[in-house]
Amino acid sequence: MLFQPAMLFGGLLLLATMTAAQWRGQEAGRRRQTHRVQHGQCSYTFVLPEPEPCPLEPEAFGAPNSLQRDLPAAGLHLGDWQARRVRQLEKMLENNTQWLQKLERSIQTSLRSELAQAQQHVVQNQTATMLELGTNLLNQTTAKTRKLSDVEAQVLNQTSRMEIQMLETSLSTNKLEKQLLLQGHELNRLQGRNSALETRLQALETQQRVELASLRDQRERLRHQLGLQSGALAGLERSLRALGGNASSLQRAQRQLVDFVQRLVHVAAQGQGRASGRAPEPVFQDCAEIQRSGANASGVYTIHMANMSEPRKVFCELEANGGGWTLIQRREKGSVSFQQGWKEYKEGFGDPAGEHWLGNEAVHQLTSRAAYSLRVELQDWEGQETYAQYERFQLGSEGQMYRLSLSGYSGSAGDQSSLPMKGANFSTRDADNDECFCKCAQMMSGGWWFVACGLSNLNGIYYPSGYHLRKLNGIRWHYFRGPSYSLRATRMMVRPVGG
Ligand SMILES: *[C@@H]1O[C@H](CO)[C@@H](O)[C@H](O)[C@H]1NC(C)=O
Ligand SMILES: *[C@@H]1O[C@H](CO)[C@@H](O)[C@H](O)[C@H]1NC(C)=O
Ligand SMILES: *[C@@H]1O[C@H](CO)[C@@H](O)[C@H](O)[C@H]1NC(C)=O
Ligand SMILES: *[C@@H]1O[C@H](CO)[C@@H](O)[C@H](O)[C@H]1NC(C)=O
Ligand SMILES: *[C@@H]1O[C@H](CO)[C@@H](O)[C@H](O)[C@H]1NC(C)=O
Ligand SMILES: *[C@@H]1O[C@H](CO)[C@@H](O)[C@H](O)[C@H]1NC(C)=O
Ligand SMILES: *[C@@H]1O[C@H](CO)[C@@H](O)[C@H](O)[C@H]1NC(C)=O
Ligand SMILES: *[C@@H]1O[C@H](CO)[C@@H](O)[C@H](O)[C@H]1NC(C)=O
Ligand SMILES: [Ca+2]
Repeated sequence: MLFQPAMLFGGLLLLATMTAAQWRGQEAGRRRQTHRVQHGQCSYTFVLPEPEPCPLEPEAFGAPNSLQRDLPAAGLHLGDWQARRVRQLEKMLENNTQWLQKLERSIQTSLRSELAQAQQHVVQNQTATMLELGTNLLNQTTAKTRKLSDVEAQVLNQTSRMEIQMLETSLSTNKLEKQLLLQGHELNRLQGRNSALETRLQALETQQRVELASLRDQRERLRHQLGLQSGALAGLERSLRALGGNASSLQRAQRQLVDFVQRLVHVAAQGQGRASGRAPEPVFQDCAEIQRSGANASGVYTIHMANMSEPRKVFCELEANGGGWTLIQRREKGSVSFQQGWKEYKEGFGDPAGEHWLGNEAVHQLTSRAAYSLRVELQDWEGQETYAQYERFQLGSEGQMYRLSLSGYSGSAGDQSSLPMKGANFSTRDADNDECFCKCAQMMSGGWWFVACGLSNLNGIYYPSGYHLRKLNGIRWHYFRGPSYSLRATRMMVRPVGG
């Protein structure tokens, strides 16, 4: 941009010099046809055509050539005119060159000032930016140096601290070394004492060993004596047991004697009764016989069952449902545990006046003597009472696992029987006679005629009110209150058929 005017100026200068050179060349063209122009370092060679001689009117230079050609010219004046014209042209050229030079000068001066101004501007701008950069750099360097000095100070601080610590640690290590030395001395002393103690210990050990050996001897002697004494004790025990057996057999004999005496008394009384007219006191086989004898109040009576050596106390229901019922089971408040074994269920347990199980053996004897029917009475926690009755009921012997035999179901405790009509063997926790791979008596508790495991168990665990729901091992009668309802009260009773 800045150099455009300079180029323009250069171009103008070249044009001017060229025109000037052309003219000069034309003038000299008469002698030679090429012309050379020097401009700066460059030189230009122009080849010009030979100018045609044309006659010109000497007065009118500006007149057209046609006119000049048409006019007759005087050959004598032609060379002078040409010379004049050349001079004129040269003057014009000079004027032009002068003017151009003037122009060049003025342009050069103006350009120079502008350039100087621009350069100054640029320089100023650059210096300013440089200054700015420099200050920035200075600022940065000062900041960095400040930071560096800070870091240095910190490092120095830390190193000094570390030196202090080192000093301290060296001091403490010195102290520790001293202590270690002291301890080493003490250890040495202790070791000396230890060795003395060890020798003493060894002496003691040998003494103890000797004593132990003597003690062992004594112990063995004692053991021998003990063996002898235990043998004597066993002999004593055996003789004691024999004595006990003798005592029980004696008791039995005594009871038999008492029975015999009673019967004798009875017979004597009968004899006396016959003599005096009083009624004889009968021996009853069951509650039906007691009822037939005239008793009409329910309660505990004594019966003499066939094939049973001892009399049994039983509860007789003599009022409800025709009376004559001998109770074989009662639950009413959970005071007696029914979680018993085979032997207990065989012989019976509990109190006939309250909760009890009469005993499988007694029921077997009773129901084998004659045809019996069974009545089951049930009560739930809502006060509902119901019953199940079986026309025929019989219990097998112990060898038959007290097998249940039933027929002729009727009653209000469901349309179907909850006891197995096809029969079942009796199971307790220690006698698994059910039809299950499991042990029903252990799962359901008590002793019962479990099948697998069946729809009832009146000998289950007694659950009080509020705990009686969702109990599989409670007192169950499926067709009355479902499979997991534990009942409040039950009674099982037997009576001879037809009587
Ligand atoms: C040179 O040119 C100036 C103006 O351009 C003019 O006044 C002057 O007469 C001219 N001189 C000659 C000798 O032509
Ligand atoms: C200096 O130059 C910068 C660019 O390099 C330009 O932006 C700025 O305007 C200039 N300052 C002056 C005062 O000329
Ligand atoms: C140099 O830094 C200081 C603060 O650190 C600031 O106030 C000042 O303007 C800075 N100067 C320049 C030229 O950046
Ligand atoms: C080391 O720096 C802490 C703060 O960081 C200062 O309290 C302490 O006096 C300094 N110590 C020395 C020796 O400069
Ligand atoms: C009972 O005692 C007599 C001696 O009084 C004895 O001979 C007999 O062996 C005893 N009986 C039993 C079963 O031990
Ligand atoms: C029970 O028998 C007694 C006599 O032993 C009699 O007085 C009473 O009325 C009888 N009661 C009933 C309910 O039959
Ligand atoms: C009772 O004993 C008699 C003989 O003493 C016997 O024939 C009978 O089978 C026994 N009855 C029962 C039920 O055991
Ligand atoms: C019941 O017991 C009898 C006699 O031991 C036996 O023959 C029978 O197979 C038993 N029944 C079941 C179902 O276990
Ligand atoms: Ca089983």
